[in-house]
Amino acid sequence: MAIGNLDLTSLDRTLMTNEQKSLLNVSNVSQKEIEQLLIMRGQVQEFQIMMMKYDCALSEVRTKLEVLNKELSLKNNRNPFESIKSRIKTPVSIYEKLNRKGVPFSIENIESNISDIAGCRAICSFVDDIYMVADCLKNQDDVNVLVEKDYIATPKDSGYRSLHLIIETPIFLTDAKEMMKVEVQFRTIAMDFWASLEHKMKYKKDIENADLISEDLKFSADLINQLDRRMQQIREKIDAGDGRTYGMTPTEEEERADSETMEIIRREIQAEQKAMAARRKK
Ligand code: 0O2
Repeated sequence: MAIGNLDLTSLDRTLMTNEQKSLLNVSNVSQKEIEQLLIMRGQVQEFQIMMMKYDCALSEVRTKLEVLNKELSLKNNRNPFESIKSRIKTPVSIYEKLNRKGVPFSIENIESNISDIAGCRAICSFVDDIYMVADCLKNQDDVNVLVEKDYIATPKDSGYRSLHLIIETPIFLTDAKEMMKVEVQFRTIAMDFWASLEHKMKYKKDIENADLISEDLKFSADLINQLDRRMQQIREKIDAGDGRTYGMTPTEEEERADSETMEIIRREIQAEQKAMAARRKK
């Protein structure tokens, strides 16, 4: 039997009551201890069903993003997403998050206090793609936006930037429809690079010069922001220039050449239409 990625077959079911007590105070709890806690409470199946539902909701949202990516890449000739990642929060991570919030570990508390058990991360090349794709998702009939946190417009003190949506979307079970919460994070490649490094630092204990590194990270976050804006401006210029000398209005000579080309194409179309009409008469 498995809980998330836990293997219950390997479980030592002889449990100490003291251990159960200490679980509520220990922050670096092991997966095995969480399994034991659920077994003691007779909530293994309930927990598995909850995780299965979040997993299904995650698949639904991932598919939504993949559909948007496919359609927009055909329309705009470039993929809005560089990559889409998804993950289900591990039981240990769920436990630790509840612990940070000062809430005891229970299925009810998980459902009411944690919104990112199912998490999807869409990595975009450009900041404007983030807002465009997020709007597409928000406008879908079966998506309710519960919370929107724009850490791009208002970065966290650490320098963290991303757009977070907590959405609710239905999953259809054999005999019921259930609305499930999924957190969708939208970031640029550069923001993601920054967040991965900062995340490592956050969870690493006993780092020397942690304050200096935090300052450095904050400075780097500002540089990344400038770089993102600049890359977007360059792309806008390339798009506007249609691949020619970008950002410049065409010279008279270029305009004349364009209209001559158009005239040649128009004449060729007319000639082809006449030839088709003649073939049909025969
Ligand atoms: P993990 O390990 O990545 O899953 P709230 O309940 O709304 O008060 P919550 O859920 O922490 O608080 O909301 P928030 O601030 O929107 O953060 C949600 C997730 O965003 C975090 O999940 C991180 O993944 C990411 N995140 C938020 N702030 C930072 C930051 O300063 N640096 C980095 N690297 N990531 C951040 P978890 O569960 O905290 O962590």
